[in-house]
Amino acid sequence: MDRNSQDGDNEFESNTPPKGCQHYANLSDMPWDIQKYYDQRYSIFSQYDEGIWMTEDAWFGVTPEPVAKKVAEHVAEAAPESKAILIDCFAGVGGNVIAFARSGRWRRVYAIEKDPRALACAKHNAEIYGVRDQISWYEGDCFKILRNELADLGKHSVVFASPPWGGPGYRSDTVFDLTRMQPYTLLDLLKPLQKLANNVVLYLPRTSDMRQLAAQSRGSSKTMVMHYCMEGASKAICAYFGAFTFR
Ligand code: MGP
Repeated sequence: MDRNSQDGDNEFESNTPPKGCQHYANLSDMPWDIQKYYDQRYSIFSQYDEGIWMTEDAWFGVTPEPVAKKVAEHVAEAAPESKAILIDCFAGVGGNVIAFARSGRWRRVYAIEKDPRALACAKHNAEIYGVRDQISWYEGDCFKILRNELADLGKHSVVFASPPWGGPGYRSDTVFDLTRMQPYTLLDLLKPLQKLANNVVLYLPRTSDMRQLAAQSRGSSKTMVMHYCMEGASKAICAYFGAFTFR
């Protein structure tokens, strides 16, 4: 069931992660197949040692903090001033939504996440970064929640989506086919999100097929695509659909 859980949650009363959420204090505690990410823990969350919680999937899907911060700065600067709300459709363990809230640009930030374990991590992590109360939390399918609960906010909102890309295997394709992205293709995402809001930002593989993105530009409007890099290498791109003005 979809659930707005901004009030009354009690998981912050305990620092013990619930089932499916972990804070690994040692490499040897981690499952072997995700151990390679342990070295990246401080670039994922600089406050990792404060007790950041992760799900196992989050280790390869979360947006690293410097990238999330830069994306948040760009969205804040480039969105029309009239947009006062930011909706993050796939909040995961909170990498992006924490950065959006920390930017101070938005009257309210909304976070939607289907996986209750990831949502518990996101709330806990937002607490560590001091922004938990600036975010309204929704558990459930983002498309249903956008349609049934947040539709009225659309005209005031920028909608951000960092969807699953089908796992780390995305790297095996030289050019990533966005029509085959799983579980949501480019159009599965764009159509409902653009129905809700004119300003939509998608966080996608760095190898995404640019022709497929270009084909989605409306009329004469341009779609800005930005690479986000760390240590000289692209981590991912953001595609900005709608009226964004980059200085
Ligand atoms: P990566 O390619 O797995 O890592 O992810 P890296 O360190 O660039 O790989 P390597 O070639 O150096 O070994 C790069 C970035 O993509 C990560 O930091 C995440 O932000 C993002 N990312 C990766 N995956 C698999 C996903 C995903 O499924 N969804 C989303 N939204 N982001 C992802």
